[in-house]
Amino acid sequence: MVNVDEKLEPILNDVLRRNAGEHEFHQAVREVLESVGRVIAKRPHYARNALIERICEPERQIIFRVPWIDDHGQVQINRGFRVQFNSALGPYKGGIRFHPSVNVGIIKFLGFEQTFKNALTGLPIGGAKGGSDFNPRGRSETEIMRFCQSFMTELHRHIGEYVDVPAGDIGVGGREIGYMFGQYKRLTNRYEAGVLTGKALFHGGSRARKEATGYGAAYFVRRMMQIKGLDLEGRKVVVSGSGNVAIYTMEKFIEFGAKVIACSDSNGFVYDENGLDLDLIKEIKEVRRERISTYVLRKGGSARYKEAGSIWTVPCDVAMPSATQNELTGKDAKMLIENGVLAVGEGANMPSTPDAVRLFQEAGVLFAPGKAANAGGVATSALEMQQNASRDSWTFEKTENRLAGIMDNIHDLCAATADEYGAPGDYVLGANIAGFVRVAEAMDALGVT
Ligand code: NDP
Ligand code: 2IT
Repeated sequence: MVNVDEKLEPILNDVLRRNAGEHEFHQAVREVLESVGRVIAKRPHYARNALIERICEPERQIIFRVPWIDDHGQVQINRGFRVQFNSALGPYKGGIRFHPSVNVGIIKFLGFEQTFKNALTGLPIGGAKGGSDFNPRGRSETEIMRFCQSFMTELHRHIGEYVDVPAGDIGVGGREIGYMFGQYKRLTNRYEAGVLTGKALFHGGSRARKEATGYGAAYFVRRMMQIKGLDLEGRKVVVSGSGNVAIYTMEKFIEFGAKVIACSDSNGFVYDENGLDLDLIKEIKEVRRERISTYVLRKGGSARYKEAGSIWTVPCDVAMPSATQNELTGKDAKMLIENGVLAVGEGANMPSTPDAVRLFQEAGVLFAPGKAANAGGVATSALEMQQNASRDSWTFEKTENRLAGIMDNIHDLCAATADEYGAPGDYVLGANIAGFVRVAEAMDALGVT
C-alpha cells in the first residue's frame, strides 16, 4: 500500500486538523497526496511557496440559508453551499448536488476532485462544487421550482460566465438547471447562457451533454480493456444507480455489444441474466420518476428485484459504480474479484473505498478512477461553454466525437503518466499526478495567489 511521503505528512495532518470531521474530504486529499510524493521527488520546486498547501485549501467557501415555502404554506429551511476550489486553469466549474446527505465536507471533497478532473480534460476550467441538503424525493414540481429559485437568489451573486459555471449532479438534472437559469436571468436581466451548463437545447444547451458522463465512462473502460486485448462483446456489465450517469453508461455498453444485467437505486437492485430493458428503465426513471423496484412488476420474465444486499454480489466482467461515494466497499471488492471481474470504472465520484481500490489493484483488476473515467460530463460542459461563447450549436455527432477524443486523451495521459512514474497500469496514480501537475504548473505561474 502507498503511504503519504514523509515530507507531505505534515501537510496532510494540517488538512485533517483544519477540516475536522470532514471524512470524505480527508479521504480525497489523502489519496492525492499518496500519489504526489513521487512528483515532489522529481520536481522539488513544488514544495516551495506552499503550493501543495494552497491546492488543498479552497479559494472560497460560501454557505447560505435557503428559505422556501412548501405546498402546505409551511416555511422550510435548507443549507446551500458553493465551494470555489481552484481557478488557476479557468473559471470555477462543477456540479450542484441536492441530497439530504450533503454537508460542507462532501462538497469540499467533490470540489477538490473536480479540480484535478477538470485539469485532466485539457480544457480551460477551474474546479468547484455546490449543493444543498434539500431532499427532492417526494417533492412536487412547484416545490422543486421554488427551492431552485430560492437557491439561485443567493447563488447568483457568486457565479457568472467568467466567474463560476455550475451544472448538475445528484438530484439536479435538466429540469432544475432550467429553473435556476430562469431565476438567474430574471435577477440579472442578462441572457448569459454560459453561466450554467446542462441547459435545454433551446437555452443554449449542448447536444450529448445529458449522455456525456456515462458515454465517456464507457469509452474510457473500453480503451482500457482494448489495450489489454479484451473486447466487450457479450461481456456482463453491472452498473449501480439508475440516474443520469448510470443510464447513459448502460446505453453505451449495450451499443458496444455488452450485456447490462443489473442496476439499482437507494432502495434495491434489479437484475436479469438476459439483459435489462433500457427503454423501460428510462421510462421509469426519467419520465415517471419512480423507484427501480417497479421495473420487475412491469417487465416480468426473468427479471428479479432484491431489496437487501449489495448489487456487487451479481457476478460480472465489468463493474461500473455510478451512484455515490463509498458505495463499493472492501467486502464488495472481494466478492467481485472472486467472481472474476476484469475491469472497474468509476462513473460516480469516489464510489470505491480506499480498501476496495487497493484490493482491485492487488488483484490486477483494471481500475479506472472517477476523476478520469467520469470526466466526460464536465468536458462536454466545457464544450457547451464553447458553443455558448461562439453562439453556435453543434450536431450530436460532432459533440460526441469531441467527447470520445477527449476520453481517449485522458486515458492515454493517465497511462503514460503512470509509466513515467514507475507504476504502469496504475490509473489512480496516473490521474492524480497528471491532474496535479497541470494545476500546480498553472498556479506556480500565477505567483502566490
Ligand atoms: P442522479 O441523481 O441522476 O442519480 C443518482 C443515482 O444514484 C440514483 O439512482 C440514486 O438513487 C443513487 N444514489 C444517490 N445517492 C445515493 C446514496 N446515498 N445511496 C444509494 N444510492 C444513491 O445523479 P447522477 O447520475 O448525476 O450522479 C451519480 C454519480 O455520478 C454521483 O457520484 C455524481 O457526483 C457523479 N457524476 C455525475 C456527473 C453528471 O454529469 N451528472 C458527472 C460526473 C460524475 P435514489 O434515486 O434512490 O436516490
Ligand atoms: O462531477 C462532475 O463532474 C459533475 N457533476 C459535472 C460537472 C459539470 O460542470 O458538468
